[in-house]
Amino acid sequence: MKGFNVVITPKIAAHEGTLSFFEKGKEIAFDIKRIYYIYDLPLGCRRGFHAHKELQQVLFCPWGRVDVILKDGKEQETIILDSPEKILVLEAGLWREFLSQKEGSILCVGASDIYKEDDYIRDYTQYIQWVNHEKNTI
Ligand code: T46
Repeated sequence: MKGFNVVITPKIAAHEGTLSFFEKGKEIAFDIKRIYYIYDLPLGCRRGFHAHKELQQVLFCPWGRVDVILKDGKEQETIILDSPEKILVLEAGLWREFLSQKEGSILCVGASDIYKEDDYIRDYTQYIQWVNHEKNTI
């Protein structure tokens, strides 16, 4: 399935802790205009259930484990975010669902734009229509 990339970041490990990073032009291709994070995620909770028409994102889980289920209307893939050094770079256009697999998990997101509700498709039937008829006209 196209539209996403899992990257292991560079990291600098020391006795005092480990530092990971990613940069525009290397691991990601877009400017980050917004950062948000979801924390205190209960075990087994599900969020997401939407697609973005234009927003690009980079997601990572600095603590815990979050499974990201991606759908493009034909195929499905599950990405396991269970390590601070693993980032998921998401292009626009994929349906996504998030499942917390550890109590207290944290999900961090760097996004290419500010919050715009009209960029969301929150109904799966509408998503399938959009994928099949409108996606490539944007
Ligand atoms: C995504 C996943 C990982 C805002 O007012 N500003 C914001 O920047 C965001 C992200 C959300 N909100 C409001 C909109 C809703 O009333 O916060 C509420 C919860 O948002 P939502 O239901 O979209 O939460 P998730 O966890 O389903 O999705 C969020 C992001 O919206 C989405 O872009 O990829 O986190």
